[in-house]
Amino acid sequence: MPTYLGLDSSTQSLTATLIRVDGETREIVGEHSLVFDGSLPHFGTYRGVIRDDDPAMVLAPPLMWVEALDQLMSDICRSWRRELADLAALSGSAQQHGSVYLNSLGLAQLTTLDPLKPAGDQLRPGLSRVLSPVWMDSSTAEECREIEQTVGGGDVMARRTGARATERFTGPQIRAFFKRDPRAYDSTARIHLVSSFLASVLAGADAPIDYGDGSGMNLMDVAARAFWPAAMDATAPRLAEKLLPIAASWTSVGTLSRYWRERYHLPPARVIAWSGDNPCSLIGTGLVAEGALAISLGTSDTVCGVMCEFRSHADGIGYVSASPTGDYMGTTTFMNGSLARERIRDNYGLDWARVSAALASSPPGNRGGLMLPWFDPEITPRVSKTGLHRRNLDPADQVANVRAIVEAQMMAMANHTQWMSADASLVYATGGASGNRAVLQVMADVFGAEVVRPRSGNGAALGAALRAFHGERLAAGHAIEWKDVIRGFTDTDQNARVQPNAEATRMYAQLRKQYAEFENEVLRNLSQ
Ligand code: XUL
Repeated sequence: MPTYLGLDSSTQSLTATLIRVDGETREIVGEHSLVFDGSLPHFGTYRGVIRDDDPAMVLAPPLMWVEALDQLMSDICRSWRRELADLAALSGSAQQHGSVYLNSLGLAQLTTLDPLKPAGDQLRPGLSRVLSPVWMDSSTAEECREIEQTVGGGDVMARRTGARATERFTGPQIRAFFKRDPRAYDSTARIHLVSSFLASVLAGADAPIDYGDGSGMNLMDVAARAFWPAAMDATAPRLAEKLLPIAASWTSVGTLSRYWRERYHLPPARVIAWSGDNPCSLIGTGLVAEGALAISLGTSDTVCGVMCEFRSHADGIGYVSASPTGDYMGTTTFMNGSLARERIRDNYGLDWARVSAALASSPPGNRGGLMLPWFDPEITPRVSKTGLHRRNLDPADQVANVRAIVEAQMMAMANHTQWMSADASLVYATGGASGNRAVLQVMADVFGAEVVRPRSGNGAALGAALRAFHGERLAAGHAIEWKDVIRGFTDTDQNARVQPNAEATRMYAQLRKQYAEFENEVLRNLSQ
């Protein structure tokens, strides 16, 4: 019975989800994860990244992602040997915006990896940049201004590429690389996203960027689903030569290369183009039509929704992508997600059980106590001066501070995503903290929406596996609708449905206004 593999290369870990599909049989065979810091300590990352003295610079070693792929393949080939013998196709999901820079040697090596030596060792001399900027990097404000000016302003940029020039997006990051290290830029033969780089490593080919992840570059004309020449020219010289044309998300980029087949005795399974983690999560949560939101509580907290028509965010903080389903999708990202929740938990010496108890024992609305948890430079709203701000909140009161961070995150998400779907009555919650019912209750009350949790823990890896299935069917000449792709996989966990409390929702409607005022006041002070 054919199996399909989905891989999710996120900020902190690599996860595999294997599914089996045959007629009405649809099941998840298993999930397996590897955490970068613990499994590959020689890269010296902390939570998957390397930070510079400048808090705006956040990088990661691309070879770590390659070594992780090798290690994970070795693990899953031992645990799922029989099922992987029937592997028909695989695809992947990767943290968005990050870029990988290959010289001409690296481009050649991708196609000739020797199965007897680790891929990471072979690719090392093929990189023209040892550390890749990732989505947490916010060091490119100057480049954003320059690019916007050249293309005719932020509104023009947002209408074409789905977002104003944004610090973490790949175009401004490429421009910063070109300005900071022009020789290394010159020696770059190919620029990949994390997604297209890992697809290339698997297929032993130069795989294209798909239009789901390509939308996060400030380089793609979202409606035309192709690179926009004006943005390319404004970003860096000879950029078009260093990028492959954008491809549809279901493009088949080849089959597993000799490296993977011989090293791990895998069949010549089809490799479908990888995409970004948010586009993949949308599919993995089953959100393939407009009217609901998906909230992922991960390293970043991210709110996504399907859009049938292109609608851009007035302030350009949230952005619009071409969705891998063929529609559009909106994404709004909050930097201070799980790391901020962990900071508060650790500051008060708590564990997750005591965090839940604190939420359960405190009243919705927190007696007016508010918090702005900007430990890292925040993406939504844009904040470069980090800091924790409190109003009506005693720093010594641990229960109130626990409630304050969860309410702050939910109110910020609800307030800043009105442009995507003002009246969503259903929210799909995924990611680590979605396992906490008390957190989901605050989410339901603040959004005034029913919150459900998909049965599979990792929406991005499942989404990638489902995209592998969809891409393989199309390549075999069998058109298949998205609702038939996700059927049987994205059912929600009936024990984890959380209903909003109408009284709490009315209270939060008022508190959200106070929260927005507090946020504006602090932003004004910070800009003085
Ligand atoms: C999306 C974003 C993050 C990363 C995290 O715009 O920056 O959600 O994709 O992996």
